[in-house]
Amino acid sequence: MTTASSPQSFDVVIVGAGFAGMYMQHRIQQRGLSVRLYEAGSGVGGTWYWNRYPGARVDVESVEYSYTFDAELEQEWSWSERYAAQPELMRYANHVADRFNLRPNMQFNTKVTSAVWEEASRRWQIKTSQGETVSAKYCVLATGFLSSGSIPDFDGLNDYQGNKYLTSRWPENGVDFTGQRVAVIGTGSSAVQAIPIIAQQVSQLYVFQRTPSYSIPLRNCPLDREYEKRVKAMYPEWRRRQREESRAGFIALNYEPAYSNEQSAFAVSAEERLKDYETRWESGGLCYYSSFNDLLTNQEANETLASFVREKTRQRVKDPAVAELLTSQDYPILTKRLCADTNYYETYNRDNVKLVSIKGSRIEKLTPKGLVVHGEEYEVDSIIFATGFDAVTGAVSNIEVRGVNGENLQDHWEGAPRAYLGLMSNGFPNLFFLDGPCANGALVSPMLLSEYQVEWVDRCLGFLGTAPEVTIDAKLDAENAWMTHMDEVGKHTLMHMANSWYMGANIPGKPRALLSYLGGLAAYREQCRAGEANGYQQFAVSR
Ligand code: N01
Repeated sequence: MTTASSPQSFDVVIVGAGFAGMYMQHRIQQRGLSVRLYEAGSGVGGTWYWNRYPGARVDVESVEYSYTFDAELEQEWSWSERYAAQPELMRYANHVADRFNLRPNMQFNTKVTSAVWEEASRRWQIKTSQGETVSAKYCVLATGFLSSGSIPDFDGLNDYQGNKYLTSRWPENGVDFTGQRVAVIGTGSSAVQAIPIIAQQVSQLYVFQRTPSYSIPLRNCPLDREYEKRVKAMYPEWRRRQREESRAGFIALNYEPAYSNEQSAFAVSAEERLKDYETRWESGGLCYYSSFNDLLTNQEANETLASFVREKTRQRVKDPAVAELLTSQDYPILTKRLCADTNYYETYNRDNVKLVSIKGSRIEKLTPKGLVVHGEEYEVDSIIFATGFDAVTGAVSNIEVRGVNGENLQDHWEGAPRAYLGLMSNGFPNLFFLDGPCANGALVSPMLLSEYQVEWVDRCLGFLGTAPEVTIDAKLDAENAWMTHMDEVGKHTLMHMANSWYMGANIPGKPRALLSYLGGLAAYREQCRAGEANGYQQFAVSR
């Protein structure tokens, strides 16, 4: 299938060269359509391109956190560690870009600034930071759900004269903190990974904690070659189980007995429950997401796990007062993203590390020399902002997107993002989201989710065919029904009990709303399948 394209006119424009955007581009190229992918960074890799802070690594097993669409790729690539670190993930992304000849249709160092639907031509007019305007029949926003890094608007932010670093915009050549006094603000996943490494370099580390995370040991190690062989021998079956049988998209082959525990925490004796928790503790990684099936819906069940993890944490920290601060979580476990660490809590046993709790308080201001908390000034040479992201909607809202009748996407999303199946918003024809709002990016392996969405979009383009003026738009009814379903599923969970990025609650002023679908991967796939199996009846198709 081909359509005529001038250099400034494409069948498809994709925004973002993360794993979702790259695979989308591959499928479009295979389809024989013209495509241009724009990427703000100077290379591929998306979240792994930007998040180069010390200690950044994946917390889903590498053999699962990898593309599933190409059997040869699966067999030829060999991971060095159970959980790959950022540099290796970048090598993988670059390998994929070369292997599938993606670079000729990519343009780096270019942000898309606006995408405006032009009714007369039935095409998107897309402007970039390089001053270009291009036109595209379809636009795919593969901008990622954790890509818009956020530094809070602290008083005196610009007064501080030392070095400032944001974990999600880390300098390409790294930073040497040897001998420095350093402050880390934040104790989410990024901080939990960075703190143990940075603590080894600095003369003094201050960690400013507002809300303690729950963190469990990652148990990273070199990848066992026998394990790799087993995985590679059964990849097709394993991938099927990841997609169809797992709750969150991961299985962990080494895990015995069944990884996904489909019982209530109270369907078993206290001893059996403890055994499940202990086995998972020893296994490492994010396996509690697959433990008892009511941990996210029943507060009492949740507390059995939360108290188990708190007790384990206390055992890792020598000073009981520090342990108390680190375990004073006042929200259910798993309702903020679980962290998986290597020596995070043990780092607080070092003489050069001090935990400063700002719970119920705040960082009063930044000064030229440091920052002030509880009236005390902490003088530091560098401040690291591990303060998270304007998640899910942030990257899209940085682009001016206007649909039918010039409607601004942000107005359509007033209060909360809306997208049928997390794929399309009503009034924005031929515009697709990957790993975006209202899909289940929050609690599902992002690799599997985005692959599934890419293949859905690709099949949809096949269905639409080559007519130049064909359009597809999610019907408002379908979008409303999806939002109702998403809320129904969400309200039976404990998610609303935490101020997490899942709820948009980490960004001051952002409307509090569930941003992701919590129905699990299999349920999401089923809903999407139904959406296309009936001939796209939930969509308005115009030819
Ligand atoms: O961000 P976060 P992150 N004053 O939002 C604190 C993924 N990820 O970059 O909790 C003081 O979790 C904030 O405090 P509080 C993963 O999905 C994965 O660490 O809002 N502190 C919190 O402690 C993760 O969930 C990996 O009270 C302020 C921290 O900053 C997501 O990315 C690795 C503050 C932000 O934590 C985000 O993680 C890294 C303020 N004004 C990230 N504002 C893997 O392992 C914010 N904070 C694969």
